[in-house]
Formats: sequence, C-alpha cells, structure tokens
Amino acid sequence: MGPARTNWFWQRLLVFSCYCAQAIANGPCKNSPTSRRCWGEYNITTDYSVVTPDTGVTREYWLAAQNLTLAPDGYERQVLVFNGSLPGPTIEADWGDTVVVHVTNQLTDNGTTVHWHGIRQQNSNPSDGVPGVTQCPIAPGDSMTYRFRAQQYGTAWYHGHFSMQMADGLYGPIVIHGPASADYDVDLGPVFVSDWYHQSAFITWRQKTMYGGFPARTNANAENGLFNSTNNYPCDDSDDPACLGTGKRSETTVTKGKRYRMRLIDSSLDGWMRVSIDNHKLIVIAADLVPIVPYVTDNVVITSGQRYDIIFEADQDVGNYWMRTEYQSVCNMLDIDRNDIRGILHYEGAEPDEEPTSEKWPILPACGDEPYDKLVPYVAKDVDVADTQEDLGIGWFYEKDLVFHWAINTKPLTIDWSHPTDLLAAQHAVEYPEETNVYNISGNQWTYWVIQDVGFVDAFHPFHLHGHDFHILAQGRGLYNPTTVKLNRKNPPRRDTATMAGSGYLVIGFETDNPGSWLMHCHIAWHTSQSLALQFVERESEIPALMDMEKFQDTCDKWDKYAKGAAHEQDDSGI
Ligand SMILES: [Cu+2]
Repeated sequence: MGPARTNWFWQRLLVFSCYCAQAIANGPCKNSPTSRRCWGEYNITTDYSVVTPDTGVTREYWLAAQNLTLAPDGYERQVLVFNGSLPGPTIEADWGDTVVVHVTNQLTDNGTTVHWHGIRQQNSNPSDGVPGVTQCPIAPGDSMTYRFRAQQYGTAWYHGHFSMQMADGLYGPIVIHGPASADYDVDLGPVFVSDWYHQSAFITWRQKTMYGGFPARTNANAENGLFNSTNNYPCDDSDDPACLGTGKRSETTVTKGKRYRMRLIDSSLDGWMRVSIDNHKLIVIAADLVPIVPYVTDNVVITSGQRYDIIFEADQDVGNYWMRTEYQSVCNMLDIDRNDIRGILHYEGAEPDEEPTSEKWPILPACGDEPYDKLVPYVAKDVDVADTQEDLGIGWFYEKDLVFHWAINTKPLTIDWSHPTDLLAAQHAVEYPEETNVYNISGNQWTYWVIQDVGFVDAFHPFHLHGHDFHILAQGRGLYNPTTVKLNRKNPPRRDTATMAGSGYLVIGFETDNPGSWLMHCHIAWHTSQSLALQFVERESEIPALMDMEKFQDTCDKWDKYAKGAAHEQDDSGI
C-alpha cells in the first residue's frame, strides 16, 4: 500500500469513527418543539446533498387543472386552479419520501404542465414539468404522472409552467417535513403572498404586456394583493357586477407564549414584497429549500418564486395585530392599485371582531433580496474554483409590430412545445434550434455564470434555476468587475431563486451533478413570457436513460393531435 492509499485509509477511518462516536453520544433523537434540529438518525447538520433518508414511503397525490370563477378578494374573475381551490392542495411528504403526482388537464383550452419549484429532481429531469423542455404539454383530457424524491426538506411549491397559467392561480404548496435550525411549537403551514389582478394574465398579455414594460410603460398594475390567498376589496362605490365585496382578511389565531413557524411563499406575477407582523420580530430559518443560521429581523423582502420560513413568538399583549405584505413600488417602477395586503394575527382571548390598531415597524421601501450576509446556509458548503465561467448579458429589444422581448446575450427564448429538449437529446439532435437558447454543460464541473444587466433600464429580475440550488458568489449594483469584486466561495448563500439588481449583477456557481435540460429564467411571469430564459443541457448523453420513452411520446402524440385543431396559437415564449 503506497503512501497516498494509506492516507486515504486513515482519513476514512477517522471520519467513520467520528461518526460512530457522535451517533453513540447523541443517539437517534426525536423532532419535538424543543428539539427541531433532530430528525431520527439524521439532524440539521446532515449534508442533505449527499444523504437522503431511506424511508421507503411513497406519497401519492392527484391534481386536476381546472377553469373556475373565483373571488379571492371579493372581485369575481376567471382563474385557473388545481382541484377547485386557490391555492391547490398541499403536497406533504417527509424528507426522503418518494412523491408521485398524477396530473390531469381538465382545462377547456390549452395544454398544461406542472413544475415542482425548488425540487432538485436529481436523475428525474423528465418530472421537472417544463413544456418544450422536459415534456410536451399535457393535452386537455390527458393525464401524466410525475415522480420525484424529497431529497431536501422545507417549503417549496408547484405551479403550471405553460405560459402564464401560474399567474392566473394555477399553483399550490409543497411541505417536506424535516429538521429545522430553530425551535418552534406550532407549524402554521404555507402562507402565499402575491399581487392579484382582476383579469386573466392571458388577456392583459394580449392587450398590453406583450408590447413590453420598458421603456414604453405599458405594464399593467395589479389591482390588489393577497395575503394567505385572500384579501378584501372595496365595492361600496362600485357598480361593477364583478365587484362582490365578499373579500375577507386572513386571520391566524395564536396562543400567548407559543412560537409559530410560518412558511412564506411568494407566488406573485410581478414585483417584490416586504412581509412583517406588527410588534413581532421574525426569526428566519430557511431561504428557499436551504436551512440557514437563524437571524432576527422585523421584516423580510420576498419576490416571485422565493420562500422564507420564519418563526415568531406570540410574546405581546393579548390582542389583534396586523400581518403586513407591502408591495415595493420602488422596484421596476411598478405599482399596485391598492397596497393594502394585510392579514390579522389574533391572540386567543382577544376581541374576535376588532380590527387591529397596531403600527407598522419602521420599514423603508427597497428592492432586491434579504441581506447577503444574513443568508448563511446551516450545512456549510464551499465552492470550488470555476472549471468554466461565462457571461450572460440581460438586455431587451423590440421586434416587428413592437412586440417586446428580453434577451440573454442578445437572444430571446422561444420554446417549441412539440419538440421538447429532452426528446431532441434522446434523438441525438446535432444542434438545438437557436431560439431555444441551449447552453451545453458537461458533467463533474463547477460552472460560474455572471448574470449582468446590460439593458440600461434598471430592471430587477429574480432568476430561478431548475434542478439545482445555486451558490451566490456575488450580487450587487453596477458592472461586475472581477478586479474589485471578490467572489465569495466560502459557504455563500445558496438557494433556487435570487435577484439580479437593476443595472447590477448576480454571479452564481453550481456543480454539474444532475443530468437533464434545466431552465433558468426570470420568475416575473411577464418577463418569462417575454423570453427571459435559457436552458442548460447538462450531461446530455445521460438524459435518454432517464426517460420513459413510450410515455413521453404518448404525451407528445396526444398534444400534437390536440394542437392541430386548437384555437389558440403560441404568442409568447411558451413557458
Ligand atoms: Cu425579470
């Protein structure tokens, strides 16, 4: 045995004996209000990128995408929902479980797909749910089964990824139970916050937003916003028959002295929100599906696609307090007609029907993400030096008839629903069509991407990467300058959705350890439809083995048959 080999042996032995010593000292410990870091044989320090509990459990769900008329804020409109409700049912699993979801398209028009936002989909790329990338759309009347492993734990969500369906209400929460980085008594579950519009995004698209927001300023303001998927809206002075005036504020009842976990999910079509609870400090314990070292704040800023898990203690006088979601009008020069997105925190024993008179924390409006230094992953991971590094310049242009597009390195993305990238990979396509914005990346590498605003309109964009949590190596205003900005490779924040500041940059890095076609796009629904997206085709040769070709083709055949006679033509990027 040579010296190198001996060294290897002793290292392994050391790791093994440390592990044993720890296990004996601690033993398996049960997750409870005073031991949330525990999770049986595992705990909050377990490296979930390497270890997945083998529970042997499969959780099965059925979702149906449907057209419905709903009035979540008391203003009636057409929505798209799963299983008749906004949001759709909660998909729940334990860390390590396998999740199987049967999706049926009961929509009157259009195909659909379901993306499981934040789910790693390691070696299950064909279940990622992106039309024209990982599958053909599910035709009306058809069904498809998605299957994935809960390799991480925390708060995620699912949503339609066919054009702007998400913006019309086609989404629901995912809760994966596991350890947490701080203790709490009660899990209040998912709470969606969002802007809310009084007509379908597909109509607004045709009327306005396909002609851009910058610099023509044809963007549509949201009429209202929702806290926990509900709100009120004044109808007293309105003769609009859709204005029912039946909207209600969300009410959450708490018991004095107890600590509560709330899983915030931003399902907005557009914009940034600041969420706070009057008089109550928030302890932030996770950013997206990444547990973080807890920090205390009086509010969190959140944008479309992001999640924050927060804990607060009911430590104030028994009473009623406002839970606030404030739309940040300073971002992207956007606005909302009614920035009054509130819920009520009601203490047991307080007057039940009394409006809170509590006052807002002194919160200044601002865009972007939570402070970079605060988002410290609990399971620390350092980033290796780059094997490859590329620049992605974010710009925009108008094509004929003043149709507006965002572009990455001058290229807008347009998806061909009938020819998904996975299928092209399986057919060993020589080249991907230029408009599909494919970047080929090979395996076992660290790739860095410098996302830089070069659009001169100071627009912020929340970038979401499928199939990975990325590491945020740098994030700031101005031009990224490698001589003055040092990339942070020492346990940087990592998550699946992060903001590139207007006139600024976002430098991300990730390991190419997951074969598949992965979309990276701005999560503002208008911007996605306006082509702000690219695809990473990662470890291309390994993709065909992940596909059930017969089922894949069957979905495509049914889609093609439907699409031939369909009344609606593709008029956006398709995603
Ligand atoms: Cu954007």
